[in-house]
Amino acid sequence: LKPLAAVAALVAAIAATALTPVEAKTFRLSHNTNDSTTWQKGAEKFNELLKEKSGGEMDVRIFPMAQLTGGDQMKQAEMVGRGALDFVVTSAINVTPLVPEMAVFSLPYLYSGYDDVDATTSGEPGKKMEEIMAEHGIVVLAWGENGFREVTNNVHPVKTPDDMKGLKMRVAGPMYIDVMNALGANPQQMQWTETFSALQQGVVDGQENPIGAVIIPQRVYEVQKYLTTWHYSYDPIFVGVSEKLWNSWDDKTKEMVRSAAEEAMDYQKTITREDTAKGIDFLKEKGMEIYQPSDAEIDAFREATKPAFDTWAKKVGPDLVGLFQETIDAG
Ligand code: X2X
Repeated sequence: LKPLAAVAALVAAIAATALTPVEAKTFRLSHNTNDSTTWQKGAEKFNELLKEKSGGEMDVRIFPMAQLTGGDQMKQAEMVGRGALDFVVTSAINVTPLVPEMAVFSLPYLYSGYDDVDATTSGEPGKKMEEIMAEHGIVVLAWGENGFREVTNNVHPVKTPDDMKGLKMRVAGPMYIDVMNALGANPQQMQWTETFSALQQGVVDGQENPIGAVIIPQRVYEVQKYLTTWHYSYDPIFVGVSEKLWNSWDDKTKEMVRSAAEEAMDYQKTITREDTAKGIDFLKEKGMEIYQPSDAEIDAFREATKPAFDTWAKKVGPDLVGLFQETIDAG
């Protein structure tokens, strides 16, 4: 009878565990675009995967439009770093006030295409940036994509650097102020959440953002006439988690959260590239006039933005810029 009793006890124990309700833990995730972008879709995918992998024990509540920081897109990273916010999905340029090295990704004309980008985010440069971010209390779980930032405006087609002269441009971060100044434009830093109405009301003439991740889902084509595919700056996004929260987890949980973020960002990157590839035709249908500069015309923009590259390469640090450039050249 003894073994039977043992089995019965075990069965009872298992039944009891099964009946104990698991305490689901909901974390807060902030991002600074609206709820139709691929940033949002990446965040939703992360939530789905986290729920699935944790057997319902963990999930995230997504707050778009930087709601948790009163619309301040630069503040999100700082809050995560302090442990005041659990997760963030944001782009590199938004982190530069806290971590100037993050500007390396977006140096004008650092990258010539997706292969260059992928070589850095999946290689040594990506790891190095993760180390630097960790020093600020942010654990980068995976890299996704905002994309190559293209310029739009309402005044005239931009074909040469001269065409940028005098245009009132909304920009997201400090490095882009210097780039716009190098081109003779008239830049001002503005929250993304305020940009649509600023364009609509003519407070600014133009802005620059990636096609698939932002321009299309946030309907920038409704308030902008001209777009030039100058690919002047690449902007990655990432899923970051507060180091405090991260350190409260065991290795198994860490592994699970990281794999959910990686799968979510792989998905996000794929749909962003698909939407970007289809984007030109879509934008033409919507009435935008698109100018696609030749390689020689791109060289003129590269040349004109060189002073801003040099200024920011110094701020970022020559070793870090060198690491990125070597990785790109090796590819
Ligand atoms: O503010 C922008 O331009 C955006 C949405 O691309 C970023 O968050 C950098």
